[in-house]
Amino acid sequence: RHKFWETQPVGQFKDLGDTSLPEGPIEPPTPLAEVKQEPYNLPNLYEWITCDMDSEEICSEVYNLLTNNYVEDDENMFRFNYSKEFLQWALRPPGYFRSWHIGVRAKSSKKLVAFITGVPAKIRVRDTVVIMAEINFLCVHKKLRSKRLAPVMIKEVTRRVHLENIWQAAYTAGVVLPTPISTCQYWHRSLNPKKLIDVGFSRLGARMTMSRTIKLYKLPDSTVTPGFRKMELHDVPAVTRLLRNYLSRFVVAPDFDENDVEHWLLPKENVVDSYLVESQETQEITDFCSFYTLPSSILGNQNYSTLKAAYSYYNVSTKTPLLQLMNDTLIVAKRNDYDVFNALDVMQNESFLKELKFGPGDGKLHYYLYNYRIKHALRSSELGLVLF
Ligand code: MYA
Ligand code: JJ1
Repeated sequence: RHKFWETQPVGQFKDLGDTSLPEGPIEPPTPLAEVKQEPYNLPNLYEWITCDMDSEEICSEVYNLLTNNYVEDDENMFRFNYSKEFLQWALRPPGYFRSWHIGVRAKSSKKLVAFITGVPAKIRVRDTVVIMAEINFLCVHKKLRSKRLAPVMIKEVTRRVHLENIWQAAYTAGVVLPTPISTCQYWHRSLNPKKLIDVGFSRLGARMTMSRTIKLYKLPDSTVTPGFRKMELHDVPAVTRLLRNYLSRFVVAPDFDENDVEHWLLPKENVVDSYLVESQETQEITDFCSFYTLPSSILGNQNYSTLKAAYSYYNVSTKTPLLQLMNDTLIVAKRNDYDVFNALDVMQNESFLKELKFGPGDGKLHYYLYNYRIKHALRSSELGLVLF
């Protein structure tokens, strides 16, 4: 069934019921000297490149490959359109390795035809913090699909991760592979229902008119929580404490330090937005919410070419009810012209999705670990990790 994945150190379907298998690494590290020193072989017309994401030119090539060939929904109506600024942010966190930004070019035309990336991350699984690679942006040009290029890309990124003495990885995908540690549901909150309906992202409900629908999704112009403001650089220590304490309750979550929080959560225009609640009495930071910006191209619509989507990232409530905090988040997203606010049913998100008028999407997201076994699949609410 899975000719490639059957050969890899990942949970296998045949082992799903087997409780005798221990939790943790599936195979031990090998001595670094035994890691293959040369890249894997590509078909003769192609060559490996390391992509320098500092270079505007390389970044544009990657952007163009993904814009035209990356993830689509099941009816091919929308395609993720990560911005260049987003890609640079996602691929250059603290301690990143340039060698993990891997491209494949056609030797003759020099055209970029495939891509895969890793970035380092400390991920806690129960009580153990594991240094991992987060693998993302696997893409093969539409004209080169089904030629078994993806397994070569995955083996090459694995080799380069091993060369840094790292032996585990985390990744997500819309497809089922051996075997998910958890499966999440996408939920969507309409902010601009007329446009969403016009482009086929959503449908007019039964017994609903356009004007009733617009009224249903209306939001106030301003936020209601006193002390709600954008996160600033001086907030990094307080946000780190708040977030670390919150994430400690989930089975799988990132182990963020202050450098990570500065990189991943300090607002960056059109990439990541973070807001917090500062107590009017004590100046304490009591609550936090964030989202990242990931537009989708709208394929084949006369009137619109992009959908502006916000994706819920990390949210923490200690004083402000989560429902109110997220409603304020929707208000700022609406004010900033987002068409839709998306969220997964991870962490405590289930507690606000229905009440805040999110509806389930037709997409699921499966979470995976490489070379790390989990005894039973986790509930999505046990995940404290969001990948892009
Ligand atoms: S998820 C986003 C993936 N990208 C897209 O969906 C974009 C649009 N699609 C494409 O570009 C292609 O269809 C891709 C497959 C490139 C996805 N993850 O070359 P093939 C297996 C893992 O003939 P193609 C993301 O970026 C498939 O089951 N494996 O197929 C996270 C089959 O294997 P098997 C996948 O369609 C990526 C084999 O590939 C995926 O031309 C995490 C077929 O290869 C997928 N999304 O190309 C990667 N899709 O026969 C794993 C298909 O066994 C990282 N396949 O079923 C693992 C950790 C590595 C680091 C470890 C460090 C220690
Ligand atoms: O965005 C998604 N689905 C939308 C559009 C569906 C268009 C037809 N297929 C959707 N819309 C309904 C919204 C509606 C709003 C009012 C309330 C009720 C709901 O369902 C889906 C997620 O649901 N997205 C995708 O399918 C994109 C791919 C998802 C897999 C991502 C893999 C990521 C790889 C990361 O490394």
